Amino acid sequence: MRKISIIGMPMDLGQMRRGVDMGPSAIRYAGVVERLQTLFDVIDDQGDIAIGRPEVKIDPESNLRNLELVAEKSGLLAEEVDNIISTGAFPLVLGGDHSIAIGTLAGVAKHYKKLGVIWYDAHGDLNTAETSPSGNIHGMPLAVSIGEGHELLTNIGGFTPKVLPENIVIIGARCLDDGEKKLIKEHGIKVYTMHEVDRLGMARVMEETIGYLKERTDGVHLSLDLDGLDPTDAPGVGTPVTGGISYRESHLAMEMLAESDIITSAEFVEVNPILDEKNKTAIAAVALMASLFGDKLL
Ligand code: B3U
Ligand code: MN
Ligand code: MN
Repeated sequence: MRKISIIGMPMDLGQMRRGVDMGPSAIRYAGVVERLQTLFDVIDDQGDIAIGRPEVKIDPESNLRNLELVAEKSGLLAEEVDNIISTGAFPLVLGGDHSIAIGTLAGVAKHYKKLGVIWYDAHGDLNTAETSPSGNIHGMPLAVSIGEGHELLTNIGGFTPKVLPENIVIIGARCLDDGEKKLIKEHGIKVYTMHEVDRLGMARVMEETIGYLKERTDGVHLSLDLDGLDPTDAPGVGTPVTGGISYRESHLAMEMLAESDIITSAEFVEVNPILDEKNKTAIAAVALMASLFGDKLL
């Protein structure tokens, strides 16, 4: 029996633009439950993790924005995701800014010895307090997951790292900070920047990604930042970067993942309805989810 549990993480503490806390609502409004209903035997929307309206605080020592709150709320999400997997359901997390991946991965990683991660994003999200140009934790979750960063974040769930650098594939990168480039080279992280997407085509990028992860992992998490898409297709994001992956290429990528059957958990993040055009970005997110879960054109 195919079961999916949806959990909303309305957290905007990992960056400065308000509105991304409304991402889960926008995605529900775009019809996520109705759209996925035909693709699963059981669909369970568990609602949102309570974030409240905490006061914004910058940690004086590390300069990280909302460090303690992000750590605390990530711990809650990690527990929920852990529970969902224990019930045999597929966990689908709705963001929220990308800092939520810290919690998602902490929950997922408990269940896989050789977890793989596909990071679909314009950015690397591989900054640490030392390399970050902004102090925004949404630019750090992938670094945190490989054990690089503040220990309040890396130790969520009581273990680190959550994923090995060689089990990560980044797709769609076109805005990498110097410190991130250094980390990618040091750890040999596999990256398909927009250069490779253009040069090889999305079909080949996905064939290679699937082949690479299939032979070395026992589960693969898809972390899809809507800013991986081109801003014309996904305008409702906090940090749009031109020259991104198209709506159509993204559908192909999701369809190929569905065919491969390697994805064991997923999150869709950075949908900001305040910056969006008639909920276009949330609607795109839901359409991509349908493709990821096996909806076919014919
Ligand atoms: N790399 C920059 C910008 C950024 C990262 N993630 C997003 N923006 N969405 C930073 O602040 O770390
Ligand atoms: Mn991101
Ligand atoms: Mn991004």
